[in-house]
Amino acid sequence: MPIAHGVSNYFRFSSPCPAHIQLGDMSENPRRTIGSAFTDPDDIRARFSRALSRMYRAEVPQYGALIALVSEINAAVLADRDDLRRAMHDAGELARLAEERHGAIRLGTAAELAMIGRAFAVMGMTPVGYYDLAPAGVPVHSTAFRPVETASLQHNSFRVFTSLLRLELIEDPALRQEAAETLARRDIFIPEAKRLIQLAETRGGLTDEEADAFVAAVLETFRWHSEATVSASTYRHLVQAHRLVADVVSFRGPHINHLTPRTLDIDLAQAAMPRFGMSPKETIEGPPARRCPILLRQTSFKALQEPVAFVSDDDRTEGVHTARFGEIEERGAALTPAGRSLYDALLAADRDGNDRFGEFPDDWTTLRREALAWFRYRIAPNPAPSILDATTDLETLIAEGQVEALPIIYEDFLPVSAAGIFRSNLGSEAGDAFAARSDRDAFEEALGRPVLDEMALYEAEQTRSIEAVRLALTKAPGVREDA
Ligand code: OOG
Ligand code: NI
Repeated sequence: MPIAHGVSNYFRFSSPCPAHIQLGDMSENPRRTIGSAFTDPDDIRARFSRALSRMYRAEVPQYGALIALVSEINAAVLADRDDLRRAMHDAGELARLAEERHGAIRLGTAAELAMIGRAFAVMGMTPVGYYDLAPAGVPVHSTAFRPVETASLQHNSFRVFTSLLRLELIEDPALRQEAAETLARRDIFIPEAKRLIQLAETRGGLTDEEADAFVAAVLETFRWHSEATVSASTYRHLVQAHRLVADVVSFRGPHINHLTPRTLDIDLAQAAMPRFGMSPKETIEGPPARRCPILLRQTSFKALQEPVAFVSDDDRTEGVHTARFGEIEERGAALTPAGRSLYDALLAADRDGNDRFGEFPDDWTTLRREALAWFRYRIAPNPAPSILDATTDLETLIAEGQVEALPIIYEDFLPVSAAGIFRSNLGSEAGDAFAARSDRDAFEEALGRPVLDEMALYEAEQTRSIEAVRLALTKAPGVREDA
């Protein structure tokens, strides 16, 4: 396929867009302590995400086809763009291009959320953000467990969008009761997983061998079960309440419902899905294609109908369940609160049929000067000779070629997009908004800790980088003309 005309807007820059290139060569994680008896949590996470990917590809062959599609698109884009290939190589990103960026699970109880949070902590994953999906007609609230340090994200950025069912949103009290009792009977962790989580916490880490055992044990929680724990009639009632309720309540565990690799061109990948035997969701979620990518664009192939058996004391009925799919994502710059408000306003206009996304500035300089996106500043690799120093303002330093600003990649999720992904994979009925108020307190109480504020993380990253630039200029003021 001729790639040139379809090549993503990522690559239509006069100079290559830096948004997807992380700073420096991070192929070595600087946080790794040489000689430590314990395995780096970043390594445990990398092992876990690889094991999960292997398991999911074996369970859902169509997901393997999605991986094949993505590697074909990515290879074609890279073949077309030598500058991009080199930049990604230098940033240590090529080797990790094929690794999944996220997955998702849906949990049933507070205790399950607390324990999964402890398991993710062993892998260096922290809950970031609170997402309320009820206004979009999905009876869950969610967080993203993810690495937060830049070096950890670069080592392995795998995160898990983790939702907790809001049982109180089931209207029928008898069904609500039955769902609660069904959930109370299950334990989604095998004893070995709980033992190793406890061990990691009390001893402060896991040896290499224990880390492998931990990965294998926690993987069991994410496995598919083709036998439901409820009768066919209970399942029907749960589906009537909400398809998502049926998915959470009817099984022994919170099967991983999708994984998401990174594509270098989501528009091309979306268009290629049917050729690979996949039925894509109708639209790509998130902002439209732009010169300067922002936030997150994502799409998926629709969830598959899979055979399951509904089992009760005296009955076994064969049926089908729809839950599992494959997704792809393309990330751009993280937006400041002002940028995010503008995005949300334009998105709302879009839903009302007015395409106003053209109003969102589409060049990095404007995005920076208007403080719509977060940036990481650094001394330019080959600073121009200059008499500037630490007291000069940043814009002048940039204009003079002393300092560069690179957009910080958005590492989180978008509630409206997430709801779109949920919906197209639960069957296409829209689902009315739940009137319930969001309940972050209840979520954090279930989790046993507050979730981090993603904006604070991006802001801290930007501030740190500015301080580092100032410090560098204080120590070694710009190369002077007389030097
Ligand atoms: C999660 C859907 C949200 C995303 O990428 O926004 C999500 C789910 O279906 O459980 O994964
Ligand atoms: Ni997803």
